[in-house]
Amino acid sequence: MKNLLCAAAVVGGLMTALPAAAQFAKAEDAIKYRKSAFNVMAVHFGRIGAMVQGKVPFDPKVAAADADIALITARLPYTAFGEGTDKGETRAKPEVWTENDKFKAAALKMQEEMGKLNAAAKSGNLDTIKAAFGPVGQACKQCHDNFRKDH
Ligand code: ASC
Repeated sequence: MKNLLCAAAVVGGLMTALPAAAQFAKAEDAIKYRKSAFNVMAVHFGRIGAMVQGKVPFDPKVAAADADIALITARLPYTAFGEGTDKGETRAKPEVWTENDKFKAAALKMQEEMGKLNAAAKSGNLDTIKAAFGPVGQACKQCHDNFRKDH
């Protein structure tokens, strides 16, 4: 059992050391993966948004659950922007790769703001959630403006 766990840890270590693109068999798999992650994130962020905007009644438990999913999914897409994933069914601009440091910083900013929204959601207080919601949307928009086509 111990050996098995060690082997799993080694394989896990290798996985993170591999180039991101190598974690996907095909570029289109990576593209599908990152789009799916953004889509699930947008669904759960959007559900919090509906509460923030008073379109649906505020339910603190639901908001906290949505914020957890939004935070986890916020961490997912960025391993799927590897080399060779710039063509096909994607709206990613070339700048994702040519200005990759800026792209990574924009991703990190979104993740940080999503982390703050998650903490706010745990407070169970709608005003606290409202205050943390806007900066996440701003971070989304910032990245779309600079790194996504057709926006
Ligand atoms: C959302 C969503 C986005 C962002 C963006 C913010 O709820 O789906 O893509 O917010 O519209 O400007």
